[in-house]
Amino acid sequence: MSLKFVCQDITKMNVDAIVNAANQQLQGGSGVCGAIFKAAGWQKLQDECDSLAPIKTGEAVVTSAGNLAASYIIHTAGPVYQGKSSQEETLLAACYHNSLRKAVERNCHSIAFPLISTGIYGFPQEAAVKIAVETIQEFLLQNELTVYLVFFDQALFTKSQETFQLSATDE
Ligand code: AR6
Repeated sequence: MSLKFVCQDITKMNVDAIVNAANQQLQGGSGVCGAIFKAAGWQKLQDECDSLAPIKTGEAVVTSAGNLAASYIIHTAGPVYQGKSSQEETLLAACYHNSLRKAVERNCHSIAFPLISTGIYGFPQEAAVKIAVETIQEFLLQNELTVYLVFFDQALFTKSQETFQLSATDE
């Protein structure tokens, strides 16, 4: 299994699939979603998304990746954090799990995730990282895939590296 932490702009990742922290309407927005739409080619991606929308929170759908190096963009709608944590934790885990399943269905060997729901949707960041790591590690027990968890905040990246201490073979 292979889970790696990196700190960079996700649109620059050279992987088979990039995950977008989307909304249920699959409308290009701001944050990481805006960066992905801009880099991929906004209108063509929006047209493809419109044909798949709406999705439920926790679901994942696949589009092409336009001008990105990736082959696919996997769009998943994270929960809006409102403090009802167990339900929201389950939905956030579903985002990771369903995106990973879509990647395997498309024969992807590598996938990069942003920290879903931790920006505009307000999920507490350290709790969200823990859910991401646990869900990805569980999936990797049964599946061969290189998974990158992409941080955008250097302090959170450093703290998470210390907290999770991925073993040498995972780095
Ligand atoms: N590369 C990697 N991570 C990034 C980048 C980037 N270029 N830009 C931001 N982040 P957010 P959400 C991090 O708000 O909370 C959109 O409008 C950012 O620091 O993008 O799931 C959608 O359309 C944060 O840690 O997503 C939805 O409407 C993380 O990405 C809504 O926002 C996620 O922040 C989704 O909100």
